[in-house]
Amino acid sequence: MKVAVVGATGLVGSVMLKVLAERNFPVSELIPVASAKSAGKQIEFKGKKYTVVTMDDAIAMKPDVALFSAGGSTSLESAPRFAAAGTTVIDNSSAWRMDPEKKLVVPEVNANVLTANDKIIANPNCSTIQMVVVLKPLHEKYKIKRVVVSTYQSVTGTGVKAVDQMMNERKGISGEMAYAYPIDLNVIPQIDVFTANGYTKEEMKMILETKKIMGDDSIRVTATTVRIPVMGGHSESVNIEFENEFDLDEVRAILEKEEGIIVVDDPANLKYPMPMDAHEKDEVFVGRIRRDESQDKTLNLWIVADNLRKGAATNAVQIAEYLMGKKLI
Ligand code: 11C
Repeated sequence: MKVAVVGATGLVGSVMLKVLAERNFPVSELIPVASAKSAGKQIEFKGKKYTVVTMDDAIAMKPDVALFSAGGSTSLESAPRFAAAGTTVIDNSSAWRMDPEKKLVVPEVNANVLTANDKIIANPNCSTIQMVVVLKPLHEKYKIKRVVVSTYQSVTGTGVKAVDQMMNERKGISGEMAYAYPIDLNVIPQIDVFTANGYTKEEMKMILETKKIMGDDSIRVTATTVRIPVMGGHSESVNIEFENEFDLDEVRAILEKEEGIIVVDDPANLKYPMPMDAHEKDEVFVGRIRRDESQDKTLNLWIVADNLRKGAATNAVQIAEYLMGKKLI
């Protein structure tokens, strides 16, 4: 496969390169792409150096697949140009996610919706991905009525500038601010901008994307998304109300046999998922599985995943793997 990575010098782009290499994705030719400012730079992939090229050069090279992580406006402008050249684009921005003509895919949940005609495929938001991986098998078994989620999100979700802000604050150095407030020794109950209903865009992404990926508009979702001074992964406290009664041991068994999920749930030995353990892992970790004793047919659990991996790069590469396996590219 001729593979372009658009935004190759960014945080997610560099993880995409790492994941492609680790998973041995069959890359016959790698085309790293970035803005004109970064064109000409060198990046390394599997021990070989590659020169970063511009968007125009990359489109002319007609890659089979382009993994995009270059922001919404770049994607809106350039993804259709790749698609017109015959390239299948897997886009990590929010640009195409809620477009009714575009598929929004988490392979474990809804890869079956993909066809060879899908030339621009949307990769969901990181906090949505890790949640739906867990919701899907439980929805199939018990039918979900309502989800209440609160997130504890890593600064890496914002990008390098936010990581630098946190590290500078930790060292007492004043520098550029990614957030309106200090993040170290603080918690910011705002991710992305506010929308007219008082929710943030991140919260609305979790609500709307979940329904689309799960293919079920009847699932009610409410979210509060929060930035915390952590790297390594996003954590989520999730309360799920089902239509049907469940058995806790059966819930654990269902999650344990799911590919891509690791259950870490042993309170007696203080075992539960944490971002420091999920860091650089491709799986979604679940623990603190227990009944909500305040309400019937309701479950509490705790979900953690590396937001740059399963929440972004790994999910995109898995979509490409699925397309390749089904000969859709
Ligand atoms: C964050 N979830 O943690 C965001 C980053 O729509 O892909 C990813 C934004 C997106 O800040």
